Amino acid sequence: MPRKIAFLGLDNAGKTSIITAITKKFGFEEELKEILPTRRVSRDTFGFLGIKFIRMDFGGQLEYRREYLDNLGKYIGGTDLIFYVVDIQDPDRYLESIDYLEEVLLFFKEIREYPPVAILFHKFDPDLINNDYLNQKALTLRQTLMKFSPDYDLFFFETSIYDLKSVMDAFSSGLALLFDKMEMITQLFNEISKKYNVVLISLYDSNGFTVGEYTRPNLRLDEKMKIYDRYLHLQKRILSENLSLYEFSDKFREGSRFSGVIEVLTFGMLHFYLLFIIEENEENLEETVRLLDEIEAAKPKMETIISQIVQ
Ligand SMILES: Nc1nc2c(ncn2[C@@H]2O[C@H](COP(=O)(O)OP(=O)(O)O)[C@@H](O)[C@H]2O)c(=O)[nH]1
Ligand SMILES: [Mg+2]
Repeated sequence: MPRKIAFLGLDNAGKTSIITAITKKFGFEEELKEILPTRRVSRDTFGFLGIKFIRMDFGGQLEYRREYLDNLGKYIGGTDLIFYVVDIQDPDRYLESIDYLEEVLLFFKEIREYPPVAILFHKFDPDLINNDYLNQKALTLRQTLMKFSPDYDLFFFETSIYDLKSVMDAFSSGLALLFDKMEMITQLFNEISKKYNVVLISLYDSNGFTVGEYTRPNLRLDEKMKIYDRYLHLQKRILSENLSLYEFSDKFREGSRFSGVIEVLTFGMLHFYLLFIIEENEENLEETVRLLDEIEAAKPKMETIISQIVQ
């Protein structure tokens, strides 16, 4: 049975853009300019950890809403996960958005369904992350939305299509809610990170969705974006050249260098990509070699965990 994911929110919140960014990952900026308001619902499918997912994008125009929900009940019933998208840059419509979410959840309550709700504070663009006004607005909005928490599990994210990683992380975290044991991977990464000067350890599936991740606590947004961008391009290359291991070296904006390794893990038809990023230490290259050995040593454990998660 495929799982169902619904993207809901007011018109212009950015739902279709998010789905396009997640799906395309490269060169989607041009396409985004051509996105038309979604009429009713559009659907597509993808696979994650061996499970088939149906992703539904519900147009948010006012003329539908309640009646629309009733009519679309046949689509929306049995939804396993809701992504509710709010345009954080449009405080004038927060109330309208809260009301719509209320209607949505009322609808689900009537059909006695309680899927987890991932709320995306979207259009939180990189240049707005430290904007006091917007952060204050977001905090208040979050407090207001907590009124739905007695009935529904709510998860909050800040996303922007100008930070693809933020969108992918939010989407992956949502998916992770539907799988037991997935946090075991992150736990394993946390353990490994304690011993070394690790910048980032991630396991991605072939869509670039995160299966597990450790990031150094003080990792800056631009560093994170840089790593992820580099990774996506390399993943593409690994695929086209059919490689199983790739080592690289690069530097952050302010000049410090990092080394990276991508290793491909295969489970039947599924491919996973293990990414390690460490600070480059020219005085102590031994340390780098030791870390790479450790990664190799941790592989069997990782493979055991993955094989338990994959269906
Ligand atoms: N600044 C900014 N604009 C965005 C972002 N995501 C989408 N948009 C813009 O918001 C508008 C509405 O997007 P669309 O995906 O059609 O919204 P939908 O009605 O919810 O499907 C478009 O002009 C997008 O380019 C974002 O993260 N930041
Ligand atoms: Mg749309």
